Amino acid sequence: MSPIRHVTLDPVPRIEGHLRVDLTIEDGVVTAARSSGTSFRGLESVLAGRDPRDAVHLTQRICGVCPVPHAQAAALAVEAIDGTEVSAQACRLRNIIQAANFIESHILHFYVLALPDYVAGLATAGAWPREAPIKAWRGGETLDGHDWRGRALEALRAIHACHELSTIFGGKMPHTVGILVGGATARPSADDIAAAADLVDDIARFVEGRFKSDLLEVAAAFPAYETIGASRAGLLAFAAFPAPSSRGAPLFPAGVADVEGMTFDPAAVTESVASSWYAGGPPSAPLDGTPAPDPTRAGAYSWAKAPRLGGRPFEVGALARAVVAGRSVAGRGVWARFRARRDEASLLAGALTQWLAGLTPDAPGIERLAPPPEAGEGRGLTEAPRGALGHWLAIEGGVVRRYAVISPTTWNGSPRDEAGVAGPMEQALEGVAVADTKDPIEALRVVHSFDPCLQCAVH
Ligand code: NFE
Repeated sequence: MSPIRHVTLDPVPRIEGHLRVDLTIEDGVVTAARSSGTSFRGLESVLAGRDPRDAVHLTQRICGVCPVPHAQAAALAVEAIDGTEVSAQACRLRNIIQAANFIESHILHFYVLALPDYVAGLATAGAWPREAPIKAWRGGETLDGHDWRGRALEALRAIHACHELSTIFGGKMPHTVGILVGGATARPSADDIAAAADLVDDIARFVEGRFKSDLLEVAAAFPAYETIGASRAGLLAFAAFPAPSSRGAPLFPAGVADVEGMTFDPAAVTESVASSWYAGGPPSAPLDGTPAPDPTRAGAYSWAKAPRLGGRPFEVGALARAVVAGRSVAGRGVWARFRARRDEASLLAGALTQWLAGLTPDAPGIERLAPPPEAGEGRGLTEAPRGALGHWLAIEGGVVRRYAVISPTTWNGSPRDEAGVAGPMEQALEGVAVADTKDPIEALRVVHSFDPCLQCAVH
């Protein structure tokens, strides 16, 4: 009989929100994993009865790390009902605020959330060590002789520059006031645009220099993670960063990949509650589900639901976006996810320069505030740093009747569905070799490669 161990990570450190991961380990290899969102939020029910235009602000309170995509998804969902198209100026302003949020989140993920898995000493409580490190976690893999603390502080300056860029056009961060239904709030001056361009130069320099070389160095020291951590799920991306001209294509296209014979149909999105603490029956469309919490549901183990497209789980995120867009991507393991984030930050820095150059100084991001639609159903699909984000709403009598959010970590951190099919992160953990069950760092590295945010997942 092979020794079977049950190992629980609860709470998983250095993520947003509360995640528990249960691992079954047989002969030193993970044979099953369960991903659990351990808190209930209920933001969707808070929206009921409100002015639909407030969703832009209320849904941003789901998360302080990716608030901008929630604002964008909420605005798109309301605008979809009466076909509102925002001006080219508003489109560029929104794209700039959203892109700054993406780059900031990708830098934060690598240096603050994930790097301590690979560089000893960075994770110590209190001040980071003066001479950071030293020696990687275990196994003779070393990252000697570099001032990793200094590098991480440089990253914090780049993160600050991203926030500053957002605030020029969005007033504040987190939780932008720069996006509203029908447009954007800023009327940027020539000085604003010039200041933003300087910040983009600083950010691009960091992304092309330090960020790129640090990631290469860490990945080269841990080559096994090129293959460790691949999931069997297909890849899904929604369209994001629309072209300022309605005839242009979005910077990030929608689509599915790694699944044969399937095309992207947003109407095929369903949510299952088979393993979630909610009352409800079979999988249903986002606006048809019953969100009533049921913490006694038999067999349930997560406050996150299980989203499916055409009945299948999908991995979302920068890796999915890159593959769906046809960019060259090596592998599907841990480092493929990291490289896709870094490469995407580079791509977005280039796009930022173009969107800034296209802004008209002193032109408003909105001409007129329109009343909300009286009735209808709308869908707002975009991308957040961690992947595909959708908001669905139904309006009756000028107020929200029903609101549904499916966020990236709901896809990636999904529990099992009624067929027992595991979510992408659960799949990625299967087969991971764990050398010491008291210190399952290998599993933590795989979990961190998804950059989970459970605040978003359970919203
Ligand atoms: Ni709370 Fe988020 C992103 C969204 S993840 S960080 O990126 O939406 O589910």
